[in-house]
Amino acid sequence: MFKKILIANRGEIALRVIRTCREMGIQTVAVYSTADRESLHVRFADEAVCIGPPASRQSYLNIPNIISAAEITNADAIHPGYGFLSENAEFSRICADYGIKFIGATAEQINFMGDKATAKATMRAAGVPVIPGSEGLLDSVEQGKELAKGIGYPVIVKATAGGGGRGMRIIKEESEFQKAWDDAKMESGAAFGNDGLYLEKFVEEPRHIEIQVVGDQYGKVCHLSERDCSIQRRHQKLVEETPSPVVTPELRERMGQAAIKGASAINYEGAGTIEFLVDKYGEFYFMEMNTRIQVEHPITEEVTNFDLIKEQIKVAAGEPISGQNYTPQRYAMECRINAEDPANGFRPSPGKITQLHFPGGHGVRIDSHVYAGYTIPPNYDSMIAKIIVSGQSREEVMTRMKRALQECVIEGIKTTIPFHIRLMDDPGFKSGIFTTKYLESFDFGGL
Ligand code: MV4
Repeated sequence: MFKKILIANRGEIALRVIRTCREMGIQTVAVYSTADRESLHVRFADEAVCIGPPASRQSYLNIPNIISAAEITNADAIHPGYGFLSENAEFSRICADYGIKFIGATAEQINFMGDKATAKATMRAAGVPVIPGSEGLLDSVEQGKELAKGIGYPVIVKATAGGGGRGMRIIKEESEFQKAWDDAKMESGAAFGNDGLYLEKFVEEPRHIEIQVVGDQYGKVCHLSERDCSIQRRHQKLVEETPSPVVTPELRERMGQAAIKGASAINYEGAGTIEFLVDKYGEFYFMEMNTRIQVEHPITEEVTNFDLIKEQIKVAAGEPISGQNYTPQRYAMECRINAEDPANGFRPSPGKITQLHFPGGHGVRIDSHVYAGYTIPPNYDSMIAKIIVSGQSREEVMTRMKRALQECVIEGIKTTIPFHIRLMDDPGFKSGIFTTKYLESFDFGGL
């Protein structure tokens, strides 16, 4: 087992990793920017190293500084959390070159899954259902139009280097094809330095449902059931829940086996997520694979009793997994509390938290790095806490979540709490029948 792990991240996920390390008897090293001197991850870790100024590029994305911090503290592994360097192939490769275990995917796997057209082809070859479309990249507008004729409009062109909704355009009829092509090419070339595009049938009003998998170094992969992440706004998830209201035991089995096939095809080791779109007929299609721990991992922990960070560390250290798949017996839901004003287009609201009281009680878990008197810097993402609630039924979980949200006091800044309270009373949300478009017609007025 590792003796010392450096956590190349900040905020709640850095704390989350430190907590598990402490329980496992592993020493921890925090790294921090000058904007994060007063952060809890710095205080909770055994050692802390300043890695640069506030801008992420110069600190949390600064590979030489992070490797130097690992070298001088003699860390034998690095946990990257999510975001920042967690899916950076070069960083994974450099860690390997320095003999530091990267607790995440290999450079090869990151590159493979980062190229969406390649990932899709690999999944299709492995027998995972994929959305009908081009085989690989499109060569020309003419080829795209020809394919779209066969598939039927609407179609979507996507940047192979994209993800998270960037570099894609929906095309409703052939006359729009050229402009959509030009726009997507321009946008992806500028954003990713790669303007390769592929084409798919556009799935209207889907649900976003992902399967958690864990693989070990001996070729075994298990799944820990699904998370429904359909409540999103501009590709930012706001609420996640498990089990999904629309996933039957039969569908879970099929999606779980598909996820295992996909992860096995790339010899996946560690914790990963296979994202699927589920259409209104209950058909599911591979969308993307995330080779990292995700923000919403705690809801899976609450229903499975697995510590996913512990599993990541164990498989990275070469321990085998039991290989059992999971059938949900409980419900869990997560609300992301962001320092944003939901009444004003979710405008960021950094600043000082003057008063703070987090909820508690049966079935309530808070993952957060903030405290009364803490100043949220404007340099990083705006998530300040996750309220994670578990219970015996979806109804109980929603009732408990509303109670927890009402108990929560965060003063000095605006937060997404008023939005979440309204959502817990919303008939459409309560019905469990909603799609990724649900928040497009949600009334944010007067929050
Ligand atoms: C799609 C789609 C419909 N049809 N692909 C959005 C993020 C990126 N990972 C892929 N995305 C989508 N791909 C086809 N063929 C709809 C989306 C999509 C979406 C997916 C999941 C969650 C929220 C979404 C919001 C808008 C669009």
